[in-house]
Amino acid sequence: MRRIENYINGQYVPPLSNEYIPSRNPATGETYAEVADSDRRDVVLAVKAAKRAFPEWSATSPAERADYLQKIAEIIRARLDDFAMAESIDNGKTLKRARQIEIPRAAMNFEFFASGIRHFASEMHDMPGSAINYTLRRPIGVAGCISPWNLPLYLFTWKIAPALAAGNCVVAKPSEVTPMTASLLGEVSREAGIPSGVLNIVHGYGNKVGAAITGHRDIPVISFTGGTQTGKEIAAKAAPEFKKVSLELGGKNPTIIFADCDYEKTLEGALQAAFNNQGQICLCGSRIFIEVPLYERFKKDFVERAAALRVGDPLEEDTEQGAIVSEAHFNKVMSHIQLSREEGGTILCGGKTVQPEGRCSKGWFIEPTVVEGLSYDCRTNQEEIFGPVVTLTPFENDEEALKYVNSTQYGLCASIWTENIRRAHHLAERIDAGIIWVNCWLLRDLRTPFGGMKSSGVGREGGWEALRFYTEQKNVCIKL
Ligand code: TXE
Repeated sequence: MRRIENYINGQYVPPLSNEYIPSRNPATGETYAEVADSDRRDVVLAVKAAKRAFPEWSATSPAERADYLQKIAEIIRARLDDFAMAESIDNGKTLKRARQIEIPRAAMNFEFFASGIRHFASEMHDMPGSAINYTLRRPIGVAGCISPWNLPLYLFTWKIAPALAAGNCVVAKPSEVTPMTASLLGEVSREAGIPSGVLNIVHGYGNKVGAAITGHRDIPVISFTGGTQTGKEIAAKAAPEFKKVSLELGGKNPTIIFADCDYEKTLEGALQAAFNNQGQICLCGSRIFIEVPLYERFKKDFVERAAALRVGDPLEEDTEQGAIVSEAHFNKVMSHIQLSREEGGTILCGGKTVQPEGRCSKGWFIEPTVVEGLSYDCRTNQEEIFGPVVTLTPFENDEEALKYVNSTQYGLCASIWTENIRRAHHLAERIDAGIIWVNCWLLRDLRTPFGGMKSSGVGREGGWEALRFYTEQKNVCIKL
């Protein structure tokens, strides 16, 4: 059985507990590896290594660090097939998605911040005739990066790349549910020549390893993506220590469809937003609001397309929906489907588990599920399900749409589908969300601020925002 060990100070080492957690392939239900069940003691070792490496790493030039990051990106690209296969086995996502989107994006994260740090500059504020101010931006120290299971390497590297680029050392923890590609990143980092201790990867449960990272005195900056409840716990722990935190949390995102939309593009866009990665993306559009004149037509076509999505073996080229990440999450999604029935919803398609024939017969699969007939403020329409389950709700006018859209505790993203650009601008202004897409969904420019408002998080990732987050600033004022 393959063992996934910690990567500390440039070496793969077993956890001090010598305990392991089984890693299961959600598409087959089989245990295919075991991952280090680390605890506070392993985090302490990782932080020590990171602190030792910090003076030298933080003194390297941006150009040197950019070269290292570029090398990491090249190695990931060269090993694309290994990484994609590992991600699919670990997570249940389709191999196609891992190969075409997620692993290339992980490489791109390093390329992007390699380029970013070469161009990063600080500000100068001129007081004519009196003084000049300039701002120094320096790496902070040891950064803690904690990531979830839905886009494992993609989100892990989205945190690590800017932290390293800015000159910090890192202690990172991937989700215990999907540790495989994070573990491979240790090999890549070694091959790229990253000095020992600069990047450390500690595996294990959130309440042990994650909590030890957030509670460690020598980790002053924490970047987290995951559930809102976990984000609350991290924020509460970090606040009294005055740590810098960036929290990317859950969403319950609306897809708002007007009768004047470009119909075919909207149908396809709403489908992608609903079911991409089995609905397990924080940006998925799980509440679909449709203007009344278009409601029946959209409902019929959308349900037809959702029901036609091919669910099954993630390794097969024509599979569109892979497995749900774990048994626990599968049970959570199924209980939400049951709740939607109890709340009076009508299941228009899906609602059941899928048992593919052959090697995936014991995997965790759920049919793409579309529900209608629920009020906008019921639990199904307010709580994050994070699975292939969406609701359809008609609306009469812009004001009603806005009331529904802004009714949840979340504020991550929204997508608006209309050919009336004035209306789109007007709504974009009034929707409480950090990211608004008009006539598209998940179209990303890595320079733009990424993150949510309300219970969807604090802070923004991406572009200069990320490099600013991972640096401490100091203003120097010189009297002329
Ligand atoms: O996330 P957790 P889970 C949502 C989704 C899902 C729910 C819970 O609704 O059903 O969150 O998922 C680590 N201190 N999202 O339980 O627990 C944990 O080990 C420090 C939304 O998987 O938040 C993992 O590495 N760390 C989402 C990471 O936090 C802790 C993505 C995320 O796990 C910790 C995933 C603690 N006390 C789930 N407890 C998104 N918004 O992208 C756990 N962790």
